[in-house]
Amino acid sequence: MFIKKMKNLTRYLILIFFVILTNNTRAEFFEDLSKIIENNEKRLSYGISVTDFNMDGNYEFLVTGFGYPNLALSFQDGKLKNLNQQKIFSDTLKRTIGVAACDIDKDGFEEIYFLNTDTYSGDKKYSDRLLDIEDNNYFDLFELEKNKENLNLTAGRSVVCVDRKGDGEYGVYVANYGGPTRFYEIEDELIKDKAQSLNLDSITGGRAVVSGHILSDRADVFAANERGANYLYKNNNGNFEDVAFDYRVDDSIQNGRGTALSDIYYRGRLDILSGNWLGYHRAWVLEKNEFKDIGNKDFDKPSRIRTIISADFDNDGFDEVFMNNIAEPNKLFRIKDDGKFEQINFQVGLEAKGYGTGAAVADIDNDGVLELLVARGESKEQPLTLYKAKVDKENKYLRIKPLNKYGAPARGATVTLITNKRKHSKTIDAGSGYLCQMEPVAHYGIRKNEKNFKVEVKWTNGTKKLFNVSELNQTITIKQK
Ligand SMILES: [Ca+2]
Ligand SMILES: [Ca+2]
Ligand SMILES: [Ca+2]
Ligand SMILES: [Ca+2]
Repeated sequence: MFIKKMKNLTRYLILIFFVILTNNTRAEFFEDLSKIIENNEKRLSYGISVTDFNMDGNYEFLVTGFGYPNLALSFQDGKLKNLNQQKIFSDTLKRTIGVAACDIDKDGFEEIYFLNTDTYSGDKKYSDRLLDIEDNNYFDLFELEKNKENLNLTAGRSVVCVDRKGDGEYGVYVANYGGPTRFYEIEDELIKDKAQSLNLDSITGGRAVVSGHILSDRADVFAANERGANYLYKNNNGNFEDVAFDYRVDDSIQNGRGTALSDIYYRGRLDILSGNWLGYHRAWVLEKNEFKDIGNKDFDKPSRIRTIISADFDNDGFDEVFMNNIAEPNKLFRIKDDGKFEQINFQVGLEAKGYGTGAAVADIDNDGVLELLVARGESKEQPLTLYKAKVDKENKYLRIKPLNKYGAPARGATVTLITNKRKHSKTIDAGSGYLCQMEPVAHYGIRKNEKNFKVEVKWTNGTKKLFNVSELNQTITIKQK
């Protein structure tokens, strides 16, 4: 009797042991790296962009501050350090929320557009900044006397870069709130608002915006709006036509907040993710001539969403979707084949009490795994957070970095990885999420038993370049001829 009891007890203990073991080995998806951010004080942060702030060939995270300094965070000596020492960039008194960088004057260097907003809607006091550099000093193109008549004095949210002519001369689409959308380009050395002549000057509650190859062979624009229909601007020879209603992405009764381009079916085309504020999120894939929401009920479930990101965090060859919710737990899904969304349970990065606003990805430490920087703020001062997925050491990656003929990141170009397992398109991010812009690199994890690697780059003018890849675990820079 005693022996039998002991046997049962032993069995019981072994069982408990295995339960504890499996719980512990069911590893967290992310690792929290926030401690490497230097001077990470509580603040109100919004949009984040990734660009080369100091022209050294490495990217930095540019983080906006709302009544707090804008930051340029660089990875150095194992830390994320703020490189900026220039007042015009930090601009502490302004309230910056949106940011995007692109080369507007064809010199290979990306100018930085900071959207400032001191009111929620309509007229505002302080205009935006469009920063260029000369002898390592930043200056504001909008402060030049000749550009003063074209200032943006309307409240706004996101900005996106658009190479509408496909010639490497980027314009900036400014999603305003309660006043006309603006579209800035350089012409005769002046900053001009071309929104009206391009059919883009509608008035709405502009929130989130992306640009890339959505419908045409040029840069199209999708804008997710609040209290009004979304816009889907099809690029027709450098002019725009709103086809949101025809393609069923107008979503008129929803309030758009975050958006990203994603090849949801791994079929070699960019479809649209759109997160709605306390409304149904959308995973829109083009079928015939309409976009259909193929998100399951967990994915579509309403939340207090801000930035939405599609990226392969854990290098398994399947993209994840990160939903940055404000004052509500974040969410993470893996997009499996055939458009199946698999929800990932996680604690690290959940931020149940985090006031998430913007977020961006970049391989900031150059180890072949993406880092995720999350901005928090809006109604509560909070520090930044930084995460990296815990990656299986066997997993390989491939990173493709297309530069246009001026040597600038080819934002809005599309990279497609073609293998025996998938045809997977990614956009070179021109602006996405909400208020944000990701690194201008197509980052791919590699699947199990995947082979025959080819990459196609579709440039912003629609021409394509196809090449074979024989070696993985590298970043390939490809230049437009
Ligand atoms: Ca740099
Ligand atoms: Ca430039
Ligand atoms: Ca993945
Ligand atoms: Ca990394």
